[in-house]
Amino acid sequence: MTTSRRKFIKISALGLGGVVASASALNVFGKNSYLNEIVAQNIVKNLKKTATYCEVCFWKCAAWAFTNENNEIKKIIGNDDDPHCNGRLCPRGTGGVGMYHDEDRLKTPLIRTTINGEETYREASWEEALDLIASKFKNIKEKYGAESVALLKHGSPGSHLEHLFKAFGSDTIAEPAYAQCRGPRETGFGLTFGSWIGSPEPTDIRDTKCLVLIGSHIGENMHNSQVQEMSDAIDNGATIITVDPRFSTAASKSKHWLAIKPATDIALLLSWMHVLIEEDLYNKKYVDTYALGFDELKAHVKPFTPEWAYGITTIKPEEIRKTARTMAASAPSVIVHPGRHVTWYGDDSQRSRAIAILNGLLGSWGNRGGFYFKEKISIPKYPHPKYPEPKWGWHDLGKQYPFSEMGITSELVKATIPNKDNKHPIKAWLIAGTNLINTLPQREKTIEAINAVDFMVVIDTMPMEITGYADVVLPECTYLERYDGIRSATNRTPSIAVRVPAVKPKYNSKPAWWISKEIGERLGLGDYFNYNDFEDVIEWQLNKMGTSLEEMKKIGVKKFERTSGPLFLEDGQDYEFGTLSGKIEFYSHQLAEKGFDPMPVYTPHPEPPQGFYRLNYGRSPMHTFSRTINNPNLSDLKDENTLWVNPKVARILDLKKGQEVWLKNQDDKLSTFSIKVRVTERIRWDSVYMYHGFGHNNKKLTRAFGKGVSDTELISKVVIDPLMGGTGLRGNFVSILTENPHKNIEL
Ligand SMILES: Nc1nc2c(c(=O)[nH]1)N[C@H]1C(S)=C(S)[C@@H](COP(=O)(O)OP(=O)(O)OC[C@H]3O[C@@H](n4cnc5c(=O)[nH]c(N)nc54)[C@H](O)[C@@H]3O)O[C@H]1N2
Ligand SMILES: Nc1nc2c(c(=O)[nH]1)N[C@H]1C(S)=C(S)[C@@H](COP(=O)(O)OP(=O)(O)OC[C@H]3O[C@@H](n4cnc5c(=O)[nH]c(N)nc54)[C@H](O)[C@@H]3O)O[C@H]1N2
Ligand code: SF4
Ligand SMILES: [Mo]
Repeated sequence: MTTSRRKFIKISALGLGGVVASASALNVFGKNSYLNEIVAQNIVKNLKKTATYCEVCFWKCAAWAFTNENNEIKKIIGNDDDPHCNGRLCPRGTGGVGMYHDEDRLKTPLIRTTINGEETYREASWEEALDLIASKFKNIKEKYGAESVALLKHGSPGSHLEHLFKAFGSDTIAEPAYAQCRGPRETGFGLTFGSWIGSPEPTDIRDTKCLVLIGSHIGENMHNSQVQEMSDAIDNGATIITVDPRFSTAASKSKHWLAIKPATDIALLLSWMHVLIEEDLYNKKYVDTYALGFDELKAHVKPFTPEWAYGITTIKPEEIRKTARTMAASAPSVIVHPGRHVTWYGDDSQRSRAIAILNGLLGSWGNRGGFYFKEKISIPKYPHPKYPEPKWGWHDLGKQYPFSEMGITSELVKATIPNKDNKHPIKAWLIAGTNLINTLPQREKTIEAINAVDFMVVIDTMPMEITGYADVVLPECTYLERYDGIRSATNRTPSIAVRVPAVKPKYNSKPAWWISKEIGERLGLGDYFNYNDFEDVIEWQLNKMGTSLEEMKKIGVKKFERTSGPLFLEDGQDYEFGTLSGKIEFYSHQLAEKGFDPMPVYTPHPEPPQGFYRLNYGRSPMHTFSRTINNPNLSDLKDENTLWVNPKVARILDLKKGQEVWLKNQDDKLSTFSIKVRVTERIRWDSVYMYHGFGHNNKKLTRAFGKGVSDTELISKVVIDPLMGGTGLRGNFVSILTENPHKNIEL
């Protein structure tokens, strides 16, 4: 590893003050997540309402922010007309106002400096910080080309910075929401149906008769409208089948909980296909009309009997048969859900292919109660000069993964670590809205890359871990204090939503659109930012779409007619899928040509050695990743994670409920902090489970610091998906320590 020239700055910046106390809006209304409408209506009656959409997670529910006469935000409530939320925010969205109130927020630009031999930050003016960024970017561009400046991003700020980067001449862009999240499912479904799943998923859950969840825990993952639809579907008698080594909330609502042995899902999927085909239960008419490669598939799955799968998955053959028959009886109103965070074991695109093919056999794609044909409205592009053509970009960095379709964060990290054979070295990073330290696996590599860059800027709202490594930190104001791009997402019917500032930016924070424009102008790219205010851009776009900002401020959400045709296939309709053949590809020639398995196969994955347990992790219903742990409202609801341990394991290791333990993984990586034991039958004996996002180690996060354990710091091993470069994260094993391994070490 290179010597650490960029020391992580944990201490407070010099001269930072101005702590502001805030009332917690959640406490005003009680800790009720979906709020009591009557109370809400009465309290908000005399308040001003501003249209916005939530930024606490990517679902981006449209909402109203209510402010009183003193310009204090009192409440955020979902917009009734919004298909993402139907008027109801999830607990995180309701608590979103805590992001605005959080007194630990970044307050002013910071520049790294050394005082008395100690690295720290000093406060800077925007002028100075932006000048410094522009001059560094210019120098690096002259020396190495604009392409060597990389953008790592997530969420709304990303699109503003992406525009800046493209204008500057860099397409070296990536986000962890691809190679650490949903990338493999887009590849798997893309190869099979010729269509990405995208977000929100086009699942017709409300009309389904059978919903199959494979390691997707809707209910804990708060995909707002999906949670609502799932609840309706259950009321309407739909069968839920959950495949999860953990008894999740979804499992508790399921008729069938298949407590699968981790890492064996492909075996189950193949065996389900075997049953559907051997028992003649698949949707013959649909398959004959739309699919290609059925005969190959039939021959391929012939050996994969439920008895074969039982030996691998530990799921009893009769359970496999029964659940396959239930799916078939519900078809085509059945959804084998594609999941979302699918970077598990490195063969994830192939597992997603298996899920896609299973849906194909059932005929669910394009049928009511299955998957609908999504539609979204495209937002007119605000005029600007053509972007220059970069000489290289994310595409070249991910070249060895032929089915990657977005930048691969881990490849950007690799290209940043000095290596004489690297044809495309990265020299600077701009990071906006992603806490890479808690998000990317193999933290040592991330830090090695950070140490190697010549210059690093972080734009964030909070002093997250990643900010401690930056040369310049820029405070973005929260979503409640800014305009942002018009939200247009796929849905049954297209809709748009606007985000208008409910209050002025607190402290000395600024929106990302402004930051991008200011940097752009300093780089001589003013023509790309030909407006005074982002409001002008939105107004121009809305006018082109036949509405106006004035109208949108009143309604928040506008729905449009569908223009792409019906939601579902007509009976026997001629339909061309987006694949090369125009058919649903059970057998993929594209995969075969590139030397990959044309149909999914099961390969065993390593198992925990003696004394180790598989590290399983997932979503905390009250939090979004690491971003909300310090939020005063949400930390109030849940401030630390626990380690789920099976009673059998607790007995062997003599662990008691609430006992503090530390974790050590297969590569001797230790957890920084301790975690309390939760003894529960809800997790298999071969695994332990924790919520992702906790274990913050930046002391500036006063509520989150030291609370619980970070799963990320124990994920030192990844298995890369050879199709698209995703990093499989679930092959790490931990042992449980009852003694503090850090004794005498100050953290
Ligand atoms: N170990 C482990 N790693 C994972 C996962 C896991 O479950 N376990 N999940 C993976 C998945 S599915 C994903 S999608 C990724 C997500 O990874 P990230 O996108 O990195 O997720 P967050 O923790 O939400 O980080 C968001 C950052 O944005 C900041 N932020 C919040 N709002 C704003 C804003 O309005 N403006 C700006 N500028 N910044 C803002 C937050 O303070 C935080 O620093 O992580 C992946 N990595
Ligand atoms: N509240 C909340 N909701 C969120 C988020 C959040 O941070 N908080 N993040 C959002 C984002 S970006 C994403 S990508 C989604 C992710 O949501 P999901 O796609 O649902 O993904 P995870 O949270 O990773 O799912 C974890 C589940 O997979 C199970 N599992 C682990 N190993 C295996 C295995 O080998 N086989 C099977 N079948 N199951 C296994 C775990 O036990 C756990 O129940 O959630 C979104 N929604
Ligand atoms: S699901 Fe919850 S956190 Fe996500 S956008 Fe909607 S209200 Fe906000
Ligand atoms: Mo994700």
